[in-house]
Amino acid sequence: MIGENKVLFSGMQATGNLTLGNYLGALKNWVSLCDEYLCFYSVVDLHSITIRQDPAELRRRARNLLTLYIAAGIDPEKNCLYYQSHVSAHAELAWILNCFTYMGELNRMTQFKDKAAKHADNINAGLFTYPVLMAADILLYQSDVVPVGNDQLQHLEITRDIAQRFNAIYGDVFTIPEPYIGKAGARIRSLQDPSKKMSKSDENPNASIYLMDDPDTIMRKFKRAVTDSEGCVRYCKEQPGIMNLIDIYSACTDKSVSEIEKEFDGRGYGDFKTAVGESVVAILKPLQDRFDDLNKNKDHIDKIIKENAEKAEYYALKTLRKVQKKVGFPERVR
Ligand code: ATP
Ligand code: LTN
Repeated sequence: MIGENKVLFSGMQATGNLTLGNYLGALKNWVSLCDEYLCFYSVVDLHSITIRQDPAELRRRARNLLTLYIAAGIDPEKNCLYYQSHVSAHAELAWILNCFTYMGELNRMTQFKDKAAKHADNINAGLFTYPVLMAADILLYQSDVVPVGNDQLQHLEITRDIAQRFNAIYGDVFTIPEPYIGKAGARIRSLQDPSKKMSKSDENPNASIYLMDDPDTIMRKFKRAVTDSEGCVRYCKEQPGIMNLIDIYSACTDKSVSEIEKEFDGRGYGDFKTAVGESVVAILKPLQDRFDDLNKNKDHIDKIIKENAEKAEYYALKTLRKVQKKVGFPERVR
């Protein structure tokens, strides 16, 4: 809690161009939570360098991501949108929490195993302690809730364990965060292989709709999307490709699955794919226009970045100073 407000924390990495999956599964919901919580949404660039990055690309993508947060409708006056690297308390708290986290716990993290297998030439210590930095992100702001996908639940669990361990020794220092389980947002799947999720690091550009894709590209990608052989628009396990397209259409139009099945009863895949493409263009075009408008005023974004980093730092330092005192660091004289 901060004052009267419940606190929500979440973050995204700028490690690729955001996809429709990131928007429908995360960003869109983040916007709707702003009325209910004081929200901290970070561009978690410290996490990004656990995988090797091109510096200029990382900087460009991080800026685009922060601008997208605003373009999506998160008000930077009422919430806090900032780069993790601008608030050094994240790294400082992470160090302290490292000393309260066991190797055995980190060894059980499935994301580490997946990423280590994927990047066998660069299994660095940062990749291993990634969840501790994430715990620091969340605990610094005394967060009550954290909206995360299933893939991050294990990290939230370890965050709770670390916080409880610390509190058991030093008293109530950290709020114990809960996962925020919103209305089940569908997991959007790859357009080329519906057994995989749509992901910004997919090497095949036809597998994902990027938030900045122009309408022609979007329509083309949906036309090429892998479908099934039944030939009818029906939501069933035997048709994973069509299920995915129905999920996307439903998320973009707010129509229910049965409404959609009725709408396309007796019509082929072609008509349906066109409708799905158009519904996605209708959602993304206004987002892209706002993004372009925001980018016309560099000074305005710079001001938001500065003010929001200061706001984040103010709250982060309150927690960090308390923690430093608890573990026995000398009193600060400056
Ligand atoms: P990467 O390919 O770099 O692992 P990603 O596209 O899988 O990235 P993350 O950075 O892991 O995305 O996740 C950012 C947010 O978007 C998370 O909240 C995650 O749950 C959500 N998200 C990612 N992919 C999807 C998807 N396909 N469907 C729904 N939500 C998603
Ligand atoms: N690991 C998350 C990003 C992330 C995060 C966080 C999410 C970093 N710190 C704190 C929620 C709370 C991811 O890759 N999606």
